Amino acid sequence: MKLIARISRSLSVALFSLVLVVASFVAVVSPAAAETFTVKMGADSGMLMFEPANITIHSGDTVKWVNNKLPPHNIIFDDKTIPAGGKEMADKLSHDQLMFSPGESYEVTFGSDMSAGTYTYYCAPHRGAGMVGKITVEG
Ligand SMILES: [Cu+2]
Repeated sequence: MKLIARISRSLSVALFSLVLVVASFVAVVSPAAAETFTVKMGADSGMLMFEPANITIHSGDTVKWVNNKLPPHNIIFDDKTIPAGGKEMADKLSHDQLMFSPGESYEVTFGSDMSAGTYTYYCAPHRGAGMVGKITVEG
């Protein structure tokens, strides 16, 4: 009986340890829920800017640009201001067609195929006025 008790105790300790190991693994591996970040094109105040101009997101999150004030606007990434992928990736991220209608939107998901780092973009008609934005993607 003693032997059985000892075996069952060590078995339950082993089982408990296993559960702990598996649980911590799941906690580390499972990614946080993906989020969508909205960036207004043209601030509520009427300034020619992206609002917010700087955001920090995680891999898997989506950025949604919404036409707000003083259109037309567009979204241009260029190969020198993204961490990787060159012109092909810059073109994939950009929305070079001008958006005229209020509420018109465009979204991009920064998937696992895209490098962490800083992505800078601008609105072509209003770049000179300072309509530039920055997305920092954390891995
Ligand atoms: Cu603009």
